[in-house]
Amino acid sequence: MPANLTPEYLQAEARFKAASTPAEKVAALEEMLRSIPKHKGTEKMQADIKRRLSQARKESQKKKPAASQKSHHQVEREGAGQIVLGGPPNSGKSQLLATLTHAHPEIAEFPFTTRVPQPGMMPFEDVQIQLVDMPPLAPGFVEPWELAILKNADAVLLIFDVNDPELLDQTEFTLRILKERGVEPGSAGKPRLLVFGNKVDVPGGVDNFTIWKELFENRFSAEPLSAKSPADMTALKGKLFELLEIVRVYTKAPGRKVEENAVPYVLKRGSTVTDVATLVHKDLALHFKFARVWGKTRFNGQMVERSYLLEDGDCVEIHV
Ligand SMILES: Nc1nc2c(ncn2[C@@H]2O[C@H](COP(=O)(O)OP(=O)(O)OP(=O)(O)O)[C@@H](O)[C@H]2O)c(=O)[nH]1
Ligand SMILES: [Mg+2]
Repeated sequence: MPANLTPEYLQAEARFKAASTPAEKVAALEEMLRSIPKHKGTEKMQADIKRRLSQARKESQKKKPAASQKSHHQVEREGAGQIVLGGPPNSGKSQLLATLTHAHPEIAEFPFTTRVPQPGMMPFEDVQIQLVDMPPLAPGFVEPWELAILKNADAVLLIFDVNDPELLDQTEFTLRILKERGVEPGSAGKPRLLVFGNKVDVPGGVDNFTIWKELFENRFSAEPLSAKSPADMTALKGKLFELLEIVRVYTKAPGRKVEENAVPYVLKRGSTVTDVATLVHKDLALHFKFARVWGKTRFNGQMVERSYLLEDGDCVEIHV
């Protein structure tokens, strides 16, 4: 941060951070823009303030949504699971969505690019996982609907830019607002949370990641990432599948083979043969006598009980 910021500027910035309405944000940002010293060293900050100001002005002109419009930003679940991308501005969330799915979000060098949630489908082997890109989490800019989307997800991927000078504040802020909604790293239940330090390909990035990881190691376990590394992207897909804690199960008719390109049933880890029978048909679940299972690692057509716990890749033949 430049050393010559005036007390007027710092006061205005404090007012901005404390602002709770768009009108208060506009007033504080206008004051920040007026009082920031105008020279080369603050050009980026000035551009950032202008961008925030234009967004805050738009927000202050918007009418409050009627109750019936409140769900406007909900994202309908599709595929084997929904993973929402969260994190501070400019950390690479949209880049990840673009790399892992066929979606075309806007990606830019400056912060506050993404304004609305954007879903995309990530193919992983024979299932599709839904990823949802989100507007950034930043003080003064977090809308209740954003937190609702994060809270409802099956899993949340937190993406930080390890080279951002604000990284420590960003990390504290993100953890705090998520915790207020009961979303915490390491806590049981949904949504599960995974934390990545992105842009480790930038010179100095690996060192920055290591320091950050150590600083927060008592609170979460972060992993390094580069959205520009194809190897990291391949590994990430597998981690995202694991994060969902699901199993893929194939069914087949007695005496037949599994159809080629069969679409698996997707169930929560811990589901039983009875659960997959229910998905095929609820009457089948009530009346089937036994099942045979062919597994990836064990079982080769053995009879199993109704309470048999399914494993990823199991092929099940249900006998009535
Ligand atoms: N070097 C490098 N640049 C990256 C990486 N990931 C993203 N970027 C760049 O970082 C900038 C910001 O990326 P975005 O994906 O737009 O960031 P975002 O998190 O969606 O930003 P907001 O929408 O403002 O929240 C872009 O210029 C990207 O090309 C990475 O792993 N390495
Ligand atoms: Mg974005």
